[in-house]
Amino acid sequence: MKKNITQKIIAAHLMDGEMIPGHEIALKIDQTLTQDATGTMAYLQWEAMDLSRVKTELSVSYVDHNTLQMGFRNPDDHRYLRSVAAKYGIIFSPPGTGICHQLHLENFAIPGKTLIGSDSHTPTAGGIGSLAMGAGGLSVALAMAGEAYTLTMPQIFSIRLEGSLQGYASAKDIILHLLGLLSVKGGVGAVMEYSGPGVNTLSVPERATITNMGAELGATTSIFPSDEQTRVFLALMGREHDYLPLQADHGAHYDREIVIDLSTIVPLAAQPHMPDLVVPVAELDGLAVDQVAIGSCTNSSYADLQQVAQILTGEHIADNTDLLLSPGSKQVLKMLMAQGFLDTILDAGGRLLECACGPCIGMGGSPQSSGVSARTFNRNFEGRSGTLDGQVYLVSPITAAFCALQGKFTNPATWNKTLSKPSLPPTAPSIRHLFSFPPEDDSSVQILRGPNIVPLTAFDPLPNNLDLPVLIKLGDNITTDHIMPAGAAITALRSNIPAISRHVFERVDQDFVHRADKANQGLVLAGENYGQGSSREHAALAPRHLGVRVVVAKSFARIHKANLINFGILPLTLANPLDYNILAQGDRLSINVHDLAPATILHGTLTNGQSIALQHDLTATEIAIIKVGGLLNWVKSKQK
Ligand code: MIC
Ligand code: SF4
Repeated sequence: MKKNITQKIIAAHLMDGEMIPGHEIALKIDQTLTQDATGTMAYLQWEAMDLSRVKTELSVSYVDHNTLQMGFRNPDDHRYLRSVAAKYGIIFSPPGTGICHQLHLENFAIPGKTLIGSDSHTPTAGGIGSLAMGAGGLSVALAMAGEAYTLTMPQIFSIRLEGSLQGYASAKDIILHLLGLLSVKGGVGAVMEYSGPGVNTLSVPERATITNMGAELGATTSIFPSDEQTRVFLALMGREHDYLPLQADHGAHYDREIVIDLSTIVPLAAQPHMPDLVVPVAELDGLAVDQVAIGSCTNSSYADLQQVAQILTGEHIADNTDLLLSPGSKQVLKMLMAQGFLDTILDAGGRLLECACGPCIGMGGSPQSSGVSARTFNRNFEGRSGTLDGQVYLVSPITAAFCALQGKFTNPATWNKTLSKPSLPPTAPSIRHLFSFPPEDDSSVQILRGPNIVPLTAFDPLPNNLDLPVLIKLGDNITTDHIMPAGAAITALRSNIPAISRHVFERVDQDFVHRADKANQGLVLAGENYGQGSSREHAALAPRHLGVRVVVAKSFARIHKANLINFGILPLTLANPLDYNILAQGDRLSINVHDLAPATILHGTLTNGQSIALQHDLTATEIAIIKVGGLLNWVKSKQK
């Protein structure tokens, strides 16, 4: 049978199931990555399972999110992560080395391999032809233990690229264009596989920008072929031996085809507060920009930053604007230094931040009150920048640099600068010596903890008879940033579930935690695409800690739904979406889950006797996991 790239990699890693869209499959996972903000929880869960060394080909623990050290919490987490890595055979990347996805692309990602990471932008490695997916920390911990990763076999969309980018259009604009076309839920249940003659025109860092932000489409992952561009990139990284050509068979089947003519793409911007509110930059002409932030795992490569430097050469940014720069890795920073580009950016008035996530997750660099911030990042959810009324626009590095120069959005037709194409540097210095590789003999390694690292408490099984108040009624596209906000203060509590739980839904409803405390148990009601965005399992774990047992929604985002199951929360959908209008906050719904089985319909009964049909697409194993109180209980029960 003719296969596309996704099918080839899945077939080579299939441990169980059939490659039929919608069916459950289990995959062997070759590589894992974690980052600190989700990693501490992943490793606490790993420890709770009493396991020895990791069984993957390669596992890396990066520290890039919580790098502000205002007090003991974050440095204690870093020390814990370093010691866990040494103990269990994991490579450790210290704070300041770079952003996990950029570092993984440069140093470890391999075409044809499977990778799961406790971060939703793990698909960045799809730019090099790796099948890379975001997952909850517990799923990553299990993959490290050698367990297969189960997921629903996705549909595979062909995104056929024709022509080549023209003028000031860049890779970021391609993915923004796709977001405008498909929306933040347009990729749910699908893999975006890139093909066509336009593919050759894009270098690996440009491809990685596109696969990175495929996460915002809700896609399972995105992937490019592995070809001459891939070989050139790997050779530059000193890893030509990792090169493996990978193409779809001629005539391979796809579930849907979308054709993009690259020559028609223009500079685009996603407006506040969703990545799919996309308009041409020309339409924003004249809008003053208070802050420009360049970096994040989407756009912090050398190829990106050298274009910024080209625009800023011999210039100074506008007085009303602040320019922040976070290079994706120390390798990128060293290459910018070697080419004199760092000087250019600093001389133009730019501020150099650490090689880390930084402002992307509200870890410093917040805009001023109601400030307009043009960012090369991937998410502009309300409040994520750390300023609740901040107005974040997502743009390419080229657009960002022109915003900084002019202090406002301007029509690209007036951008009068000749730019060379984004290029790879002539040479790339290796930074491999900056990683800590685990010792062969781990017997003397002690795991080091701090007072903010609180071991997990076990959750009880799901009772058969549930009588639950609707604790909150939410609309469509609720993100995990709404459920469990980011920002420096709250993210520092990621290793402490009792403490972080006090912040659940606080940006949406200040009274939620108080209501949940009073009710003891409850239900969350939501619209379409509930839980989109981050993979943070705290968005399931913390509500569960507060007594949330069921989420009823019109539909769910993939990773969040898996996290709900992992922590014993029952995800149900409304058989009739109009029933959403009947339910209100404060209503009580009684549901009997005794006979819950694959494809059964449950009935929720309101106090006035009205019945609401609730459906699900859970497998028998997922139901068993939820019933025993979550995946950790389930794994432990199997170990006995
Ligand atoms: C994000 O971009 O939202 C994050 C922060 O990287 C998250 C992970 C987290 O919440 O720690 C993600 O994308 O998964
Ligand atoms: Fe870090 Fe932002 Fe990328 Fe998330 S999206 S991994 S916070 S840079």
